This record gives sequence, structure tokens and C-alpha cells, in this order.
Amino acid sequence: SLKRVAGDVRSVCITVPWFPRRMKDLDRCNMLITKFDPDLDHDHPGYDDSEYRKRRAEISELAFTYKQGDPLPTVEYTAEEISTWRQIYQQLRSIYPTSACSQFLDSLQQLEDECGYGEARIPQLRDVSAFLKEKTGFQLRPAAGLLSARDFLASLAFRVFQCTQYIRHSSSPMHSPEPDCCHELLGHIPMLADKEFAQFSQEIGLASLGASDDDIEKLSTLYWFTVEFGLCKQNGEVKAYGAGLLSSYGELVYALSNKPEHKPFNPEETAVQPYQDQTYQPVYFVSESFEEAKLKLRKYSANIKRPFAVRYDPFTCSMEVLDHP
Ligand code: NLE
Ligand code: FE2
Repeated sequence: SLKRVAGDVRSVCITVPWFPRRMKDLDRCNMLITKFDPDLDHDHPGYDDSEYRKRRAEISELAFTYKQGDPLPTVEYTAEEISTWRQIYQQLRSIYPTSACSQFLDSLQQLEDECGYGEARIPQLRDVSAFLKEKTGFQLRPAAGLLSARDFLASLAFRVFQCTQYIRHSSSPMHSPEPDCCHELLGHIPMLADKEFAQFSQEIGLASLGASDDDIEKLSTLYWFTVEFGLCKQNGEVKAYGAGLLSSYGELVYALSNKPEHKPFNPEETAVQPYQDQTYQPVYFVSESFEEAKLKLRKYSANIKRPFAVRYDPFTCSMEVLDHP
């Protein structure tokens, strides 16, 4: 839906896509991209498994009916689901010390000490959200599947992270083409518990509000190659900070091998790099340090042109929209 920005009388006629102004508006930011739906996608590992599809639909329903402010739903995971989680946790945990960036390792340790992370059980969104809220002010909201980039990015502006709650099919533990709770809990949550990373995630979100489709496309491509698949140097070695790598044993090993191409991170180039989401990436962007990635992204986001500026008011959890002077 397109709306005129009230008060914009200087320019000829600027239409700005709708965006959430209050946290409650996030109830409208739940547009799903159905390309990975196991009911529709023949290549999905769960396509032939009607039990899996039923279970997945049940858990997605929790997200469909969720309203901002409701307590986060808890899911009673089955023995099979917990066994998938255990396998993933064990394998990934064993290579994190040599593959993950230090910010990730620090946070994961805290999650294990304070939030019940471990191979024995799948953490509940409710507990994880409370943990994050204390660390960085981020909170979680259940999502039914892969969301549109615009809706997903908009929630980041409010320090809300939309999380799937179902788990990937047991036949493909080492890589999933779509987000699932392993991806959210292992890939994203430890990074969101880092103050600086939380700050820059929110900044990408703020830059996306009311942005043109073209800018959303660029921002989500940047998000893809950094927050999802980013690599950075630490003490002379290349380490992963991207969530899509940190939740996929298969791709994490591959990304750090000499098979894929490694290019230096540069937002202008990265924002227009084509990508695919079916299998491993042929190219990854490496920044000189975690800080460098953050600084460059911030600079890029700040340069996105809009006829207004936004400021988040954490007291009322709402966006102030300011006309540019
Ligand atoms: N490939 C990732 C994984 O296996 O956990 C998920 C990526 C979601 C964008
Ligand atoms: Fe993700």
C-alpha cells in the first residue's frame, strides 16, 4: 500500500510505502514468501512427509495468531525434533571454536551458562527473548516462515527479531534452504546478544523504513552477505559472523575452505551481487574486521535517500518521523 507522506509539500509528489510507526503495527509486518513452503516446493526435504508438514503447519499457526505483546508461545518439541537439534548442536559446537568470530563465541557461552543452551533441549523463544532483552534490548516475535524483506527489516528498526519456531526436516540436518529454529537460535541469537551488532541490526532496519523497492532490494542483499553469510578477519584468520553459516555445518566448513571465492567487503559492490538461496554461496565477502563491516554498513545505510528521517523513541516504542530541514 502506498501513502503520501503527510507534510511533504516541497517535492512534486512523493509516495512512500507504508511502514510501521508503533510496535503494535508489527502485527501487519508478516507477509510470507512461500517459495520454501513444504506444501508447495517439491524440492523441500519435507515435501513427501505429511507428518512433518502437519507439524510445521501447527507451529506456524502459533505465529499467525500471535499479536504484539502476547506472551511468546511455547512448543513442546517431540523426541525426534530434539534428536535433530542434538545432532546439529554437537556438530556445530565442535567447530565453532575454530570457525566463529569471538563475539559469537562469547555470547554462546553466556547462553549456555544463563539461558539453558545445550544439546539436551531446544531453547524456548520466551526464555531467549527475556535473555536478549536484558543484554541488548532485542526481543523476539514468532514468524510462520520466510518473511518479505521489507517486513523483516522493518521489525529490526524496533529491535524486534522475527523468529521461526519449527525445526528443519530430520533428513537434512546440516543445511536448510530456509530459516528454522536452529538457524535462529544458533545463527542469529548469539550475534543479537552483542551490543554493537544489535545496534547495527537496528540501523539497517531504520534505513529500510519507507525505502524504495530498489533500496530494499539492495539492503536485503547486503543483509544477506553480512548478517547471514558474512566473514571477517580476526587475529589474521577468517572467521564467520553470518547466521546462515553459523547454523549450517555443511556451509560453514565449505565457506572457510578454499572452494568458494572470497572477496573484500565493500557495500556498493556487495549490494548488487546476485545471490541464490537454494544451496551454498559461490562467493562470500570478507571484511578486515568485524568493526569494519559495521562501520561500512552504517555509512551505506545513512546514505539511503528518503524525503524524511526517522528516529526511534524507546520510551514509547514508536517511530518519530522528521522532515529533513
Ligand atoms: N542455510 C541455513 C541453515 O542451514 O541453517 C539457513 C539459511 C536461512 C537464510
Ligand atoms: Fe536468517
